[in-house]
Amino acid sequence: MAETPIRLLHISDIHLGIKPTFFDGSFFDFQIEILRSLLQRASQQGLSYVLISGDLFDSNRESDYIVEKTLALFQGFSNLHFIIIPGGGSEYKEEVTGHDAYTEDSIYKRAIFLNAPSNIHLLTPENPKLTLGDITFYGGFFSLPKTNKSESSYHVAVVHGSVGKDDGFIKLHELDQAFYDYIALGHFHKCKRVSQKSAYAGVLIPFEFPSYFGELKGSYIVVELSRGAVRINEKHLDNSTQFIKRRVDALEELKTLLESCHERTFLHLILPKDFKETVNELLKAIPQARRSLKKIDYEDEPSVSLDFFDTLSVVVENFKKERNEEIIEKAEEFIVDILYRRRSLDTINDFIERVKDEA
Ligand SMILES: [Mn+2]
Repeated sequence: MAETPIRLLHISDIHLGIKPTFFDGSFFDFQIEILRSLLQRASQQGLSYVLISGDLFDSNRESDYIVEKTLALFQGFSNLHFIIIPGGGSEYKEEVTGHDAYTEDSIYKRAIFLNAPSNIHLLTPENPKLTLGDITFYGGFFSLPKTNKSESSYHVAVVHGSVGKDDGFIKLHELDQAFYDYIALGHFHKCKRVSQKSAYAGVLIPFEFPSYFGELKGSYIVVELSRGAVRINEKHLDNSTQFIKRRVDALEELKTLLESCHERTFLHLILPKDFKETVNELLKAIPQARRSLKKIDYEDEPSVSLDFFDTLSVVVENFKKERNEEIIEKAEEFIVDILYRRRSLDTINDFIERVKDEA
């Protein structure tokens, strides 16, 4: 008989307590509602574990009210175990001061956390390991966990930090070689599978525009563990915030985009200068888009004066050497943006063929 896989919910970088200036009303109340609806679904679907890989709170200065409401929410889901790590630790000194790091004045050292409900489990540099049923959980703080392997059936690491080639970064080969069945990563604000058995959950409730051109949607991961196999299912939330940063130079496209906005959509647009008048007209016709449109940059006609392929080759060469996931991601977005400016499908196809040949 086939065994039923163990399913875990992996969420990260929720930044409870952050106050984005553009949001009308309490962003914290909104965060709690999004969390509640996701946990309700997880609970109904029979999941038992929720992994939170750092930056649960935006800072160590969040009020007791915020901590109490969060813990009460978690406590209400008594059939779920919450495995939480701070967004930092004692391994990588330069980064331990960020957000809800495990510092002297850490939010996780408050009395309320020391007496937390029994379904809430905190992994810290002092207590980095915990076994629940068949699974041992290991906390990693800007590095892979340092503890020994336990005698469990399953091993799950929960880690906050960047994957890259430089000192202080988690190396890709370390992820591949580690004994864990799954490595739940946090810190990078985009849902991304890093290896066969490790992934960033991204940000559950986006609160800022991405640095690249594209769309940032709320994301999470459902992990399925069975003997000798792990399945990573990347998911997006429909009721969460959505941040879109896009260059638009066709009016029809702009109209469609504005019409598709809902109250949780936020737009940063880069438009041709001569769109100014039209944008005002469009906003009169589509008033609901007014709330979404947070920023417009007007620019002159894009020009590509350097030899296109020479420029692109340099970018590709540099980015092939790069092993920092975050930089690779940005380089990819950059290349897509250049290609988009050229707007020729043949150019894009030629480029893809060239990269394939060289790989
Ligand atoms: Mn974060």
